[in-house]
Amino acid sequence: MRQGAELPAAARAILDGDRRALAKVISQVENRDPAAEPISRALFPRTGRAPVVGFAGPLGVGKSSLINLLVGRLRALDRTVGVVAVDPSSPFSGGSVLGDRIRFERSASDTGVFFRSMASRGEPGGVAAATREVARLMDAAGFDVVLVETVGSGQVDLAIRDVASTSVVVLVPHLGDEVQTLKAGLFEIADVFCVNKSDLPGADLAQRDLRELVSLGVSRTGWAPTVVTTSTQPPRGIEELWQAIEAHERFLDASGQRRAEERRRLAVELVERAQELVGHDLTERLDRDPAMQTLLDRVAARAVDPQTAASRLRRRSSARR
Ligand SMILES: Nc1nc2c(ncn2[C@@H]2O[C@H](COP(=O)(O)OP(=O)(O)OP(=O)(O)O)[C@@H](O)[C@H]2O)c(=O)[nH]1
Ligand SMILES: [Mg+2]
Repeated sequence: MRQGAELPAAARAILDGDRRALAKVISQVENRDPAAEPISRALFPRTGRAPVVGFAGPLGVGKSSLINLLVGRLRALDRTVGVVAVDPSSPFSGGSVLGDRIRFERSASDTGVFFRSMASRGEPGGVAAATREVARLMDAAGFDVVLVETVGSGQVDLAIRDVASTSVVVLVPHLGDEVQTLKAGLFEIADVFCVNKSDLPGADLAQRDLRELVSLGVSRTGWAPTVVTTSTQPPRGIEELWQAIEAHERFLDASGQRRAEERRRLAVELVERAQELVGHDLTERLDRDPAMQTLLDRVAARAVDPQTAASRLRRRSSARR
């Protein structure tokens, strides 16, 4: 039986490929409008199908340029693509920025591509949650592949692992600083390393350094991260980049890791969401409950330490349920 009849109108419109409906619900998600909740809920069973490929890496390494070329490549293969860019300076935000930096050659009438940029305001966790939700909406809308670009800040970069099925870490030649970043955690999340700007000197050396680093590490899932070299000016290595991404996607299926990783990501999401709910709840109780106000007074008077008070707050909160 087709479930269409019970779906909210906006959810049905998204499933039917209505791009305006998609754009509207994405905005609601971005603004944390509760109106998006029933739609996300209704669409959830229709998601989990499209590969979500995340692009992380320091500022200005060419993430947007690479995504732009990959979109072209995927369209040539007749694959439809949704793109989420979490970056205030992203060319995907359109307008003048786009003209200055990266030009899109595809016509605006191509309904096989959907670009959406999101402001990176708020906490990194919130950005990751919204990105995950938007990627899911694009998946439900039927896009074959979803590409996600993150801002070049450490924390959000790491969160991509909890959103994407394949994470690409983009770097540039002269890895001095970047190697430090790797040590700080990027190395853990990379399924594919992409050394971009290979038109600049030092790309071969950078690739060799990375290969050496990769060979030293033991990956969590049994996948040895691939190292590819690309340039967007002129385009070079884009096909290899896509093949590396696809190889990792195939590995996920062949090894059974896709399910395990999906489960891990959902566990992270569940805990994040529960933390948010519990946090709201506790804040409210602390505000309203006179006994809790007294407890807070005692903390302020240094009679009770915050850790002890926190466990009392939590106990009282769960006792009342
Ligand atoms: N020489 C050279 N320049 C490149 C290459 N790819 C991108 N650039 C330039 O690098 C700059 C940054 O490119 P973007 O694609 O905006 O990089 P980004 O990683 O998305 O940047 P942020 O989103 O701001 O972190 C632009 O001026 C690009 O033209 C490349 O392969 N070679
Ligand atoms: Mg960018």
